[in-house]
Amino acid sequence: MRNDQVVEHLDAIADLLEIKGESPFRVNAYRDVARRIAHHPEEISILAEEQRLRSIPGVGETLAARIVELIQRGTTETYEELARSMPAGLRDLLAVPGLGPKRVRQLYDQLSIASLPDLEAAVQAGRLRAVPGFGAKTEERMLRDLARLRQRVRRHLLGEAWPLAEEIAAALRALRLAERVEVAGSIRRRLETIGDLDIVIASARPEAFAARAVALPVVEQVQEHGPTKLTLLTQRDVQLDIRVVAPHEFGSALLHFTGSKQHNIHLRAMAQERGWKVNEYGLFDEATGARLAGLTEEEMYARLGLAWIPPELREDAGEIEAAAAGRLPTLITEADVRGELHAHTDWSDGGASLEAMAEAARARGYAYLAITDHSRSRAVAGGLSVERVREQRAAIAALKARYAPFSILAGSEVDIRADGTLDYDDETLAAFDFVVASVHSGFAQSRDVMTQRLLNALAHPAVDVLGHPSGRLIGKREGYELDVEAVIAAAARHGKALEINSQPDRLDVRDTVARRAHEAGVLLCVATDAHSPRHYAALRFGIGQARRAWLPAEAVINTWPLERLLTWRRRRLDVL
Ligand code: DGT
Ligand code: CA
Ligand code: CA
Ligand code: ZN
Repeated sequence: MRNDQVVEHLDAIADLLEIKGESPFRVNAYRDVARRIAHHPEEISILAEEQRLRSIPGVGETLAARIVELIQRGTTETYEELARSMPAGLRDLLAVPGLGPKRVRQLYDQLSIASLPDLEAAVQAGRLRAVPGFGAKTEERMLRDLARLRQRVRRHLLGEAWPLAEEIAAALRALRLAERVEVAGSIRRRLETIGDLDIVIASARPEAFAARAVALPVVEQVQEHGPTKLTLLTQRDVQLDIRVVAPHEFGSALLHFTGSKQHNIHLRAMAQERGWKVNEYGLFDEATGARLAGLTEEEMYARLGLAWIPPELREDAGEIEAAAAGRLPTLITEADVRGELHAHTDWSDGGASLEAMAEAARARGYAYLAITDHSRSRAVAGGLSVERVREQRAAIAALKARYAPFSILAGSEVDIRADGTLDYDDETLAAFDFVVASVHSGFAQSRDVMTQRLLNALAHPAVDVLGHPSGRLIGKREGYELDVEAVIAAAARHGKALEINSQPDRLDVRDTVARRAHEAGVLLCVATDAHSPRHYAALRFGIGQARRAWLPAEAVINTWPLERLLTWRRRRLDVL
């Protein structure tokens, strides 16, 4: 069992306890431990095996036993009992912004609302405004939120779907009945959310392959079982389409099922102009039926007069024209990244020590790491006082010799306060080696106020990067209202970078904004916002978005050598 699954289970228990009206003390015991596990540097299942669960602060004998039970059975008696005591849909209501456990309880008691559909019906009938604290305005906003939530159940985060698809592809390869097995569809294009998984297979023994594939443990249900197409339901209700073609057709099938649909339509039109036909089985002469290409993607594109197009660009957003003109960008890769510029330690809300974070960054082959713990106003996240900032700088300085030539920068993720000022005085700010400025509060501000708040931060000489600029949490929270163009213009004017935060539910700024920013001459920073060494691995999700944004390595500041990075920020700091 993975850590995030343990976290999800403990959070579920906390939610149900809270809806039930149990003591906040009990609720918080689960929440605290869930948060600690989320940021824990080690695998919880290993801690359990080695009977070290009680080394996690807040985990006593009872909770340790529950976690062991959870890892062994996949659930706990505590959870099952709670789940039996109330309608199953009640917890879904917590996903609606503005609905906490108390409110959910109130709606259930007073209006018998026990699920998202119940809530939607009640809002539409105008019944909600009868409950104290709800008005016509809340109803209006709630309808929008409910529409978005309906959308969410149908799509999955890239960060969850991609690893699952890779796991399945590896299992299919291990059958040794296919020459090629590749993940296609929106995952291969690294789209931020995924509708279903698509895997393309080349096999000379398709029947034998299919018979073994449907029997894999990941398969929960077979929905369609044809000679060339399998549609399966896997764990967590994710749908998987497997297409099986002959080896000489693999390139055309991979191209077709990678998409996007719009990209395919454009290619088909190009083929038609030449009297050709393109589909998943190959490229053919319409008149003679002669086969022109199909073995590889490169061959397919070349026949159409195009360079091979990286999957992340295949959205019919100018990539075909660029390929025809020989002007495709050389996209950034994970290997180009030389350092991490947004990371937390146990000095604030991270789960690992400074040393552990540094060791792991160095082990990834990085040349540098900026430690950017939270600033003083973020009390809930252990934000550092000015005094603690000084102590941390000394602690980092003391490590310098031990890690050289690997460098640790003493940085900060400083809050942009509601009034647009930063969370430290200028002297403290000027002493940091690197500064990420982020919004963590006051999300409800108007578009003008929020935009001005970000512009103020960008104008401050000490700020290097605007962290997760839109504030969105995919599927959970829209970003705040914001004039994106004004933010891009200000970043360009002040020579600041915008972050592409790699956390799967953030991916912020998103691909399209990053592309516009780059076109406007703005630099980007692909960061993981790691709260534990395990989180560094999220880099590939951010790199996927950077590639979708057409970014070459040089547009991303953490691909630069340290010297160049420091020169870039020093030029600005002379002002302070
Ligand atoms: P998703 O699953 O919604 O995240 O997005 P995709 O792109 O994975 O879409 P999906 O799974 O429906 O289909 C996989 C690919 O198959 C898609 O990207 C392009 C191709 N495809 C599907 N339907 C059509 C179609 O009607 N016309 C063309 N030209 N291609 C299609
Ligand atoms: Ca798909
Ligand atoms: Ca599909
Ligand atoms: Zn952060």
